[in-house]
Amino acid sequence: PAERTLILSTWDFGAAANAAAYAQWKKSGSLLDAVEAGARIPEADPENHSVGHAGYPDRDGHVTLDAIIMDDRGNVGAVAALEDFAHPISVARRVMEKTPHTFLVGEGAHQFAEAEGFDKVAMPTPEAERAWRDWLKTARYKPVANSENQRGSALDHDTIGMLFCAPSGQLAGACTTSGMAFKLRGRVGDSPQAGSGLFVEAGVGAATATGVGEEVTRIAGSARVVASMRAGMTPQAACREAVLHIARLRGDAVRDAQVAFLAIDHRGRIGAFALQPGFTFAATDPAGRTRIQTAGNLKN
Ligand code: SD4
Repeated sequence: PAERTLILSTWDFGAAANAAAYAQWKKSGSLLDAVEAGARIPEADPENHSVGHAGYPDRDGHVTLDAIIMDDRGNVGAVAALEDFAHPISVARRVMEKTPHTFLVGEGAHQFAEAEGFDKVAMPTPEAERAWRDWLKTARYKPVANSENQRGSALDHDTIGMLFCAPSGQLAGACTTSGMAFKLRGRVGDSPQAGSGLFVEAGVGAATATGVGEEVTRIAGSARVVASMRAGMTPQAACREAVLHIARLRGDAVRDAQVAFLAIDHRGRIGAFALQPGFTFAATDPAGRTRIQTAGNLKN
């Protein structure tokens, strides 16, 4: 059989997340369990300043978290602008399993998480608060490409997007982020929006996005990548097409911005493409071996 990928996730920190997802999949056989366990790793990482509790706050000093989980049977749950809770991905899953809804935000999401007994954690962390106070001195807002891989950058913005394709062809995905550092209060990016930050479709494939969320949301990026695969493109061609579309649509506005897509089809073939150089991802095969790879990009 052709070489296939089992788990695909954004950035080099995706390797640790893939390992947790793989271990959980071996244990329970559930793809949702696997992607949830994977996403919880960066959410808990005190060094990660744009996923989970150590994420940088918004402009007003509040850490607000966004997450989504989805499978290929029409199950989806998401939260946005959630404060005080350590694991938004788990709250998103609970929204999916325990409510008739797909998406809870802000205060309502908070109430729900509280009623469900999820763990709270103090945010921002002292380090994130320091970065925010530092940022307040100039209060300039300009996202930097690939800050994900330069820990400590004042404008860190990483997201973990994870895609899982079982050997049977069954699919699931998860995406979790603290969004853009020092964003306007109430800002929600692409990550928790089904079709933008993540999309999964049975018999076709799954896609996720990272980078400047507004640019992804404008084109419903992940849904577009999946639609291209449905129409017969390879995952690589589909990711490239979405990036090209953004570049053409937005021109100068995205000259320095990073946007990247990852995709996997139901046969376990993968694709990755970005506007700028520097987008890395972690791919794990069915034997549990992980490789960090670098995506193609529009600049070279
Ligand atoms: C957002 N897409 O909130 C996220 C941030 C991100 O790498 O992915 N950064 O816009």
